[in-house]
Amino acid sequence: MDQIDTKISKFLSYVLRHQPESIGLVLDNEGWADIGALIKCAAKYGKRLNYALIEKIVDTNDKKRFAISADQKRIRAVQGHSAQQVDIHYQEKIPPAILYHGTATRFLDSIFKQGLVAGTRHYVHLSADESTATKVGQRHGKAIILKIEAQLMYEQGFEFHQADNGVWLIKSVPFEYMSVI
Ligand code: HQG
Repeated sequence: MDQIDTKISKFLSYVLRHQPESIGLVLDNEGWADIGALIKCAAKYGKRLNYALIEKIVDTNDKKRFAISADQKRIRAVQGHSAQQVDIHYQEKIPPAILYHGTATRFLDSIFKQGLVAGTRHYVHLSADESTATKVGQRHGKAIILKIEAQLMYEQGFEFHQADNGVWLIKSVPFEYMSVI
């Protein structure tokens, strides 16, 4: 992705995950926005989009953050939402034995007191591999990786989901299921 595509991707993340109302856009409860409406709303705020550009961003996005509906008319972010009107119905999925969460060292005290909590987003995000978790953690400061006993949690009744881009989602992780790597 070039710099302009990255800017547009960030704009799409912002309006499709967090603040659709900032441009007068409406998302349904599965997170979908009409692409025509998105183009019109963005134009009012000085962002020039068109269908081909949006399609290119969706196809080339490094983390496959967005999806276009089968009828090609709608777009959504596949995970990472904080917008209250969105409540995507993710299928429950059996997790691998171990999953990872990348965070920053400065959050550790609080995490070991409260467990992992979703904060402003709807879910805690977990990764299938340590290198992805490291990148996620580095966004917040000095990265540290937590190993999550996913299979044990699943066996004890916790629900896991996986977004279309592979990110694992769970509502919370109590501290007894995690250890620092
Ligand atoms: C931390 C990016 C204190 C948590 C990434 C994290 C990901 C606590 C931060 C996706 C805590 C929330 C999500 C507690 C959790 N006390 N801190 N009890 N529980 N935290 O950005 O997981 O590029 O909302 O460890 O790649 O960092 O945007 O979540 O550090 O997939 O597509 O609170 O965002 O993807 O931060 O990242 P975030 P995240 P995109």
